Amino acid sequence: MDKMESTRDQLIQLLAENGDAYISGQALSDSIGISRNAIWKQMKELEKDGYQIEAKPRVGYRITEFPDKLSSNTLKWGLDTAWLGKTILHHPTVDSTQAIGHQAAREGGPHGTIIVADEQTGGRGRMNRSWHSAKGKGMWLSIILRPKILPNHAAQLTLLTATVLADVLDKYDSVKPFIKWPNDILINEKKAAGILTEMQAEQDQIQYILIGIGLNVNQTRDDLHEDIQSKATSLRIESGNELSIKNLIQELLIAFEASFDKYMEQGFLPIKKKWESYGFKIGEEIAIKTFKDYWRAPFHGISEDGALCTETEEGKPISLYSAEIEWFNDTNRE
Ligand code: BTX
Repeated sequence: MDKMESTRDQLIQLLAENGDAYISGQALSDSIGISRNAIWKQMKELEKDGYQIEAKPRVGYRITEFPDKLSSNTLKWGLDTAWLGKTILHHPTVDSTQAIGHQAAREGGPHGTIIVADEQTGGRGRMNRSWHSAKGKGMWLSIILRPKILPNHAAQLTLLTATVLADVLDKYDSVKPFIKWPNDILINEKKAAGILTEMQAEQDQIQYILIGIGLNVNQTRDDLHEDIQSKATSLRIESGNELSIKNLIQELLIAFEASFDKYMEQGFLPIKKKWESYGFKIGEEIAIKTFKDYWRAPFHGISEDGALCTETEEGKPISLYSAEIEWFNDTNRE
């Protein structure tokens, strides 16, 4: 960080911490160690960047509006959470927010740390697939969690994340989200979001879980990579509107925190019910693909621990923890 940037960041942080109250030029000058004239010049720079600043003679300054671009400061402004997003690491471009997240977690990054990027050059899906993450077009973020749950319950947090995303999207007009087991968010049968959960654990103790969320927001159909054009969508394509990624992230974090806290208090049952309310093709026949088999069977829902409840080819009930599901005339086959 060069000197200009660090002064500027300190300034934004001091103003942001002060909320709606004014802070005097003298107090800012004392805390940061630059002249009042230099503070005034910095304010003009911030205004050029889209910050709206109110200056009241003899009282001081306050920020009345943050610009829509992503940064640790803009995301924290107005973020009404107790523990989620207290540390936000924002990068304009990264290989993968998951890679940064693993590093941050290994270095002790606390429960609730967020890593967010404008662009990923090596965004990852499950099973070494890639995730297209174009600059400024979507929500590309990872959450570090250190939950006191058993490692074999970690998959429940993926299902929880899918319900949180569905809840956030459901509030937008003309967007009807469904969850494809276990964790794709579909709108009009096309993939709008994916979730990748990775974990570092010992036998009975989780060191950390890293939940990666990719949500397509402002892509037009032409913006989508040709590999996925027929099977992916974005909120803009579906709703006709460009949306604020900053607002979406804040909505997601607020909803995630509430849902996670409820899960820790009440267990998985409320999440299971919510998941099933969004579940795609529940009660219908689906095609199931496992490591070695492919067959058709009815989709009954998910079990208490998040497994797919279906039947064998012979009609015997089974629960599957790892499989891919498809439906007929399916455009989503890998
Ligand atoms: P997945 O394995 O279910 O999905 C990957 C597949 O989805 C790809 O093979 C491709 O067919 C398709 N796909 C790729 N990019 C997109 C896209 N932008 N929209 C729709 N479909 C796409 C899902 O894996 C998990 C994705 C998690 C992404 C987040 S972003 C933040 C974090 N960092 C990171 O590297 N990954 C996660």
